[in-house]
Amino acid sequence: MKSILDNREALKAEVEKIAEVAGYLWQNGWAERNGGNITVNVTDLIDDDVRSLPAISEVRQIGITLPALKGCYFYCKGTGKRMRDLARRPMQNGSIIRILDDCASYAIIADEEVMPTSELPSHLAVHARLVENGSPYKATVHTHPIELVAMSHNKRFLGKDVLTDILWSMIPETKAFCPLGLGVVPYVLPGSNELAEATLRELEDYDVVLWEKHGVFAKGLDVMDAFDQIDVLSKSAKIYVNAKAMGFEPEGMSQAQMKEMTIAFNLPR
Ligand code: 2HA
Ligand code: ZN
Repeated sequence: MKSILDNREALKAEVEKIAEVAGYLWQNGWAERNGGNITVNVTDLIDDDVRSLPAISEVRQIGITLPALKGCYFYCKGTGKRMRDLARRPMQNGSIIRILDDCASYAIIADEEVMPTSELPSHLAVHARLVENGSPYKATVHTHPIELVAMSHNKRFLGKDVLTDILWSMIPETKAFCPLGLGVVPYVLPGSNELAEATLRELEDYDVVLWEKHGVFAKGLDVMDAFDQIDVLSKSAKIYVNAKAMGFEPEGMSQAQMKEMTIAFNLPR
């Protein structure tokens, strides 16, 4: 079957990376059923031929107006689609959409009429903010990492940077590779505007935010970068959980050892 990815190496490589990450989400047990979402701004990889492609869907409303995204293109996971299926067939379980000139609607352009995720407005709102800020970040990922979600069930961990400090102290890499730490959004209804707004606010300060009793939302340079940051934080959470399962509270690196990391790796704090 013909695909928009044929003879478009850069776009193809990007979609293959999305499929690879979708496979990791599933393998990690973070993406039961249709859980999780991936949205990637692929505008830079779109050529004039693609720009002139006709829409293959009706015009659909986003639900919000996002002037920063005029004429942008996104790969979006399909609504109700499974990450494990997307891993094998990304263009049958997701699609490429074009944001139309009114900045309030979109149309699917390839490969099939796969309706984007129900969380499209919140993902696009984050992308619009990134574009407005001149950010090089192109990808957003939402998933359900087991240990991080488990930790979010304890109010003790939900104060500002409480979890960040615990996770950073489990293994030096976490502070080095997730130097902004983990933001927290108190529980609100999935898919709600409140969740989108709270997420936008936390993403001003963090690359990864934890949605209480639900999952994480990450932004990254590309989908692999967003995944890596979640993976690093999740690794720390696993170490914490393993120590607790062995019957003790893990000591954690000391404040002095963490400070030493900040200086040695030139970290923001
Ligand atoms: O899209 O995980 O929270 C499926 C979800 C929404
Ligand atoms: Zn979710």
